[in-house]
Amino acid sequence: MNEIIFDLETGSDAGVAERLGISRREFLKFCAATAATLGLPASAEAAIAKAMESAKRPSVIWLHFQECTGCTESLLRAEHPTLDKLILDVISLDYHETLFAAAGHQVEAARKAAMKANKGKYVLVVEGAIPVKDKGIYCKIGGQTAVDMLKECAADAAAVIAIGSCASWGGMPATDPNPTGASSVAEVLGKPVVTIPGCPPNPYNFLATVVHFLTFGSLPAVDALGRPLFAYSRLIHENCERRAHFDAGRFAIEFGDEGHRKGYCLYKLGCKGPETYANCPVIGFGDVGEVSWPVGCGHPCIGCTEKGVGFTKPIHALAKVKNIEPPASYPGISEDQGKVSLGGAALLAAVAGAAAGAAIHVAKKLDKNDGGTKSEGKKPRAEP
Ligand code: FSX
Ligand code: SF4
Ligand code: F3S
Repeated sequence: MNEIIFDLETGSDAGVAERLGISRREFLKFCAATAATLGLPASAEAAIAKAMESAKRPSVIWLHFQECTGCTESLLRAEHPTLDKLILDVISLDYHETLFAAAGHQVEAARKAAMKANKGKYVLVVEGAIPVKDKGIYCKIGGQTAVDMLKECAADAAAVIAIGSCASWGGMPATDPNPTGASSVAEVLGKPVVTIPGCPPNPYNFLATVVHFLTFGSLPAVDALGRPLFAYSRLIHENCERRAHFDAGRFAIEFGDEGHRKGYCLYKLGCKGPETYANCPVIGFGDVGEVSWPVGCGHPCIGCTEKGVGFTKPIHALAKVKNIEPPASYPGISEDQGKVSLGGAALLAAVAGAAAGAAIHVAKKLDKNDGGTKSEGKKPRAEP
């Protein structure tokens, strides 16, 4: 990565913060937290700030197919920044059926105009599975099948992101017996795409992916299933706050029993954390606190991010324990002492035991950029 010189104190992004309706301090915290979430070095904080102040926002075409719109709903609840601010300042959302006030021919014309004006440069985001059975007749928009619309929009896109489990691998619409032939974006296009699975996916994983594209002109490193490594390289089981109970053999056996009320491990209620890769325990949902994720709220993980687990295995069937990695909260072999910068929060998170993706939590709690530290921590796996 080339070094990008940008003065965080006096940089010209003040206007961006103003337009976002947040303080300059909050804007820089967002940039730092995003850099940390992506597991990037401190210098990336400045690069992100600079990219976000750029006048040219990438055109985004957002398609909806077979789904519940939970992906969009989840994004609407992101707070750093909120989606309306994101739309206005970070991307140019040129087509989105749920959020557009207009309808019918007007929006279809807007989509085609945006695709023509930004040929080869726009980002295509796809939400929902694509039914391929019976020539795709089970999902049509403006008289066009989802299959045809996806192929048309993907042809000239600079990048394709499948958001949610439906678009990533079929998700709920593809549940057996899959009467409509619901398929993933990659299956229909016949080539791999970046996937952000989850039902719904965590909005920060999507935001961080988009900001990465905005800043570096490329999408982040992914695993064999197209999932960004910064978010999907570790099992939920490795970061779960109930993990000590699992290791000690303390389990909830029934909902509402003593073990359940005491916060014991949910493995025997069918928790799929031991075979599901995602950063849910460390990143949380809805910006309402650290236990705001399924297991934190007392429900077993159903493996919604994981093909072959979510919507495939019975919810209360026992999970296959994929590995016997110690929990990420166990200390590393050697750790350096020192102050921590916001940009270095990814390293701190790793040392503190959280996996890649945990850093955003750490960064949210830090409000001062005061020097750095070098530490050894667990790195994301190349792929699960
Ligand atoms: Fe719903 Fe999205 Fe689930 Fe699917 O999220 S939350 S059914 S992954 O495509 O709208
Ligand atoms: Fe947490 Fe589920 Fe693992 Fe238990 S089985 S420690 S509840 S992820
Ligand atoms: Fe889904 Fe499990 Fe996370 S159900 S939201 S992968 S905790």
